[in-house]
Amino acid sequence: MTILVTGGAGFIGSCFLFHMAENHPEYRLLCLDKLTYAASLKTIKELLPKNNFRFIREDICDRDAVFRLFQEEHPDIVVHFAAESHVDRSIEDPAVFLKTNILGTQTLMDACRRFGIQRFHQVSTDEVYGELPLNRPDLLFTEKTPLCPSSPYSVSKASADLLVLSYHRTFGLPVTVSRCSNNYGPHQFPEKLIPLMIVNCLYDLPLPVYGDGLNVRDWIYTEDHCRAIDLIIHRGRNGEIYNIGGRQEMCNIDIVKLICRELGKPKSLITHVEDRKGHDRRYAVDSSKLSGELGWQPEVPFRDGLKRTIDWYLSNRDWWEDIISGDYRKENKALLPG
Ligand code: NAD
Ligand code: TDX
Repeated sequence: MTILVTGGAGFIGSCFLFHMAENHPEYRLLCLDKLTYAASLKTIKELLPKNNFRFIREDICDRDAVFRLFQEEHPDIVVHFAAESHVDRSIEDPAVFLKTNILGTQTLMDACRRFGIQRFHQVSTDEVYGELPLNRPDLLFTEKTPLCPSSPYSVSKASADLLVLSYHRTFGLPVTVSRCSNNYGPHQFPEKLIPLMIVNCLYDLPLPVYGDGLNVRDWIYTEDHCRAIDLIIHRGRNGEIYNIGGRQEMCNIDIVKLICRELGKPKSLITHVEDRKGHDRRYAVDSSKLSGELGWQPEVPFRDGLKRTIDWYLSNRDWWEDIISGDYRKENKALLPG
């Protein structure tokens, strides 16, 4: 079995590669990644020398490169993580989000049609459903919730999801889509809430909380997400969407306070700043379809996962200090195979 993982040098894709290498050591793993600003090749350094692993630095929008790879490797399954993933950047400059997240997905699916595939799996987000009100804790996103994305990022993901489903219906491409809540864990780029707050705490810098800080996200430890994808690509039903959620709702300000407490830093570092434009109030995911059909449950409670994450950032300063200094770009070049 050959699995092509796009975006495998990023936060969740790298966790998935390690998960697959450990749980399916007989599989051949291919990682196709452009190495954008969001990728550090150091994250997957241990996989690079393995015989059944290949890293390919290419852009998923490059049709010739993608088709060449399919011709050489004939992957059985594609697990598609590669994307521009940061909401704030999509508000600053939407164009690359639409290109990578929509057209890049199309390029991959066209290659799947041309060369054949057992399964194309689209890794998507709960953000495609839009927001839930804070005063209705009974409401959760189900797979039937209408799409109502708010940001250019979530619009690009919703568009890609619809395109994937259209290739299933129109061309019979075997696909699945998963929509997951907010991930946290090791190797997350320090622009996202949790790693940014950890790093700023360690430098005694202000902790910028958008607006009133009462926005709620449903948090999931990365490894729990990756176990769910492993189940879906093997046993999920063709053409289906599966929600994946941690069932651990937290508001931003409480998370930032927890991080301060764990690191022994004063809450006076917390600084309320201008709110994100179009900021979604609350996300919460109903994963009962996935639990019922495939027996998946999240295993890492938020407090444990947050502690593990903080410990990881404390013991791996070189990983994020190289990102902050910009040295990781040089290291990416040095680590590139060939
Ligand atoms: P990330 O930004 O950490 O990693 C993205 C990876 O994709 C990087 O390695 C980058 O180099 C690569 N990439 C970007 N553009 C590319 C291109 N044109 N060609 C090839 N590679 C390219 O993102 P992440 O947080 O790991 O998210 C991975 C996927 O999971 C995304 O599709 C995202 O929408 C989805 N998702 C993320 C979360 C979350 O909380 N982070 C939650 C639900 C879904
Ligand atoms: O400095 C900050 N201050 C702040 O208050 C940052 C970076 C974020 N926030 C808030 C905004 C959100 O309410 O924290 C919350 C989480 O923000 P992000 O970490 O940027 O995540 P979010 O916007 O929720 O999107 C994430 O989860 C869904 C991922 O980045 C997406 O890729 C994924 O699809």
